[in-house]
Amino acid sequence: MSTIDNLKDRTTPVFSPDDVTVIFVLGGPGAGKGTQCARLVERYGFAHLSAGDLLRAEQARPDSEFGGLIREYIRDGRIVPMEVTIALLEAAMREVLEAAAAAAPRGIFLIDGFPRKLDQARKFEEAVVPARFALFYDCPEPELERRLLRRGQTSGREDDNADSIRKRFRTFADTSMPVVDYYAAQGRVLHVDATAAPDAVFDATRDGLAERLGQDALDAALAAAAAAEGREQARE
Ligand code: UP5
Ligand code: MG
Repeated sequence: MSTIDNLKDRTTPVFSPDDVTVIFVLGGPGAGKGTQCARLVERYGFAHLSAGDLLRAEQARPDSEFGGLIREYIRDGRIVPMEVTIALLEAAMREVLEAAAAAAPRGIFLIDGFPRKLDQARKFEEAVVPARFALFYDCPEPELERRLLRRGQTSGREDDNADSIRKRFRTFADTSMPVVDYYAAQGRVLHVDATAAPDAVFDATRDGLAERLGQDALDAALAAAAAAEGREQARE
């Protein structure tokens, strides 16, 4: 993988919002971004790209030139330079769009855990594609900490330990929350209380998406996902 060399100079988006709908999925560490995205993928067939997962996969790739750098940043709860993350996201979007070109030319993408910093938000929208809105999972720190420490018993994630968690919280409050505020000031945030159980959070997400995307669009995604599932089963 290489970074996008011309990212700084690129001022035109590579994708059109007519072809792709991007929803940024934001929230503190452990807010349930991954959990809810998995459910949305299952129900509506959206494409889910977790920036953290893409970075961890790149870190694990044996000949990656960024492996060491990514490990260090993630362990310290710091934000990896955006050239790396945006290149990974753009490549993953391309892959999804090429694979789905025949079946579903208009993709809905959940971009999970990105942007975490204002300059990333601006750059992604300028150089990749403007997002429709940000879905923000709101949850207080003590609950986030409980979830992450519990998950840390089995996750194997190098940042699920008390020290890294504290650093991740600080980065979120200082650097990532301003991104949520930036979108909120533009009326582009779907705010969801993420303290309840996953089922209740999912219901609130579904209702909010119906409002933002339109019930018809959501119904169409549901029908398309059910049809794809049917085709899949017929093949088995
Ligand atoms: N859980 C989930 N929902 C629950 C609920 N409603 N009630 C009770 N429990 C619930 O959930 C976390 C845990 O909580 C799980 O055990 C789950 O079962 C339970 P999860 O869905 O995984 O939450 P999520 O918000 O996805 O938490 P995650 O830890 O993935 O969030 P982070 O934002 O910290 O992690 P991410 O992978 O996005 O980023 C990691 C690091 O990568 C960052 O710190 C940063 O260093 C780096 N990074 C960048 O540099 N740039 C980027 O753009 C992205 C990441
Ligand atoms: Mg996650």
